[in-house]
Parts: sequence; structure tokens; C-alpha cells
Amino acid sequence: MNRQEMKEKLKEKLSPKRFEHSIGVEYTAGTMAFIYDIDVDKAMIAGLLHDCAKYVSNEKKIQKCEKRHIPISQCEYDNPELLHAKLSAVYAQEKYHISDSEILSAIACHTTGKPAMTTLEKIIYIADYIEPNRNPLPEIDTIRKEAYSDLDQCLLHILHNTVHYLGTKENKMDPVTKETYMYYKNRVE
Ligand code: DGI
Ligand code: FE
Ligand code: FE
Repeated sequence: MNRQEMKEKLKEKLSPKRFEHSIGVEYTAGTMAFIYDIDVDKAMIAGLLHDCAKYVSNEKKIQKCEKRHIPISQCEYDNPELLHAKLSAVYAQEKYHISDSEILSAIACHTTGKPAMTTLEKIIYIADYIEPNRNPLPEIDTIRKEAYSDLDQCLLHILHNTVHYLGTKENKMDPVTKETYMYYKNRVE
């Protein structure tokens, strides 16, 4: 399946808004791949498919992950929307025939991040946050510039803002988000 065919299939699955977001992440990840010297096509595919299971209901997300013996943490049971990342990696493999483990892992960790990410994983995490169609979040102008000048600084900035945003919400923060934050805080500082 080429990227155009993936796009046609994805368009049938996602809402128009979510599809536009996916195209935004596809191209943003592509431009970041130019800068950081990684495979542009891989970055664009990972960006395009990163939310490909987002349309699945929360109840079904749990069922589908359990059926495939994908480990589900307590926080994921409490906040099943987190599972769209792992399930999108599964769907990328099963429905879009992606076998590249670097693409699949970038999709799987795009919501919480994880310590010691690869360049592709960082790019997808960041592109998801900065793509032009997303409703602008605080400090987005600075964060967008950092995305093209200092990847780790940009990650830390997003993680910092996310941790503070989640701190004000009832939803529990995923321990992986916190771990990722602490990891990049130590690395950058
Ligand atoms: O799928 P997107 O909307 O494009 O973006 P995303 O994959 O970053 O998911 C965003 C959602 O995930 C948003 O509703 C906040 C939530 N989220 C991110 N990190 C955490 C989290 N929710 C909880 N409960 N805990 C987290 O650590
Ligand atoms: Fe997502
Ligand atoms: Fe997304």
C-alpha cells in the first residue's frame, strides 16, 4: 500500500477534523525529518497513521487490546482514550500493512512519550502537538520554533506544559508521561 492508498483508506475511517489533523502531522513530521536527517517517507507514514484507531470507542479499545494481549496499565483502564496510541500501532500493522518497527513504536508512544526516544519517536510526538490544524495551545509559537531548532528542548517544553495541564484536571496523569518528563528534564538541564 502506498501513502496515497493509506490516505484514502484513512479518510473513510476518521472524522473530517481528525483526518485533517492526520494530514497536518504527516507533513509536519516530513519537514522535521528534513531537518533532523531521518527517512522522510517513514516520518510521513508514521504521522499520517498515528491516530488511525482514534475512532474506536473506549469500551472497544479495551476489548481490542485485551484480545491481542496488549498490556493495559491501571491508568489506561481509568483513561481508555490513552489506548488509541497502542491500538493505532496495531491497526497500522494489521490494516495498513506497516511492518517497520520504528514507525510502529513512534505511533505507539505518541501520546505519553517515553524515556530515551528515537528521533522518529520525538518527531511524531512533537508534530502531533504543533501541526497547523490543531487548536493553538499556550506558548505554541515558541514551541513551534523549538521543534525546528532543538528537539529535546521542544520535548521538555511540551511535557512541562502537558504535566501542568493534566495537573489541573481530575484525570490521573499517566506514570509514563511523568517518567518521560523527568527523563527529559534531567537530560536538558
Ligand atoms: O490524539 P490527539 O488528540 O491528536 O493527541 P494525543 O494523542 O496527544 O492525545 C491527547 C489526549 O491525551 C488529551 O485528551 C490528553 C490526553 N493525555 C495525554 N497524556 C495524558 C493524557 N491523559 C491522561 N489521563 N494522562 C496522561 O498522562
Ligand atoms: Fe493521538
Ligand atoms: Fe494526534
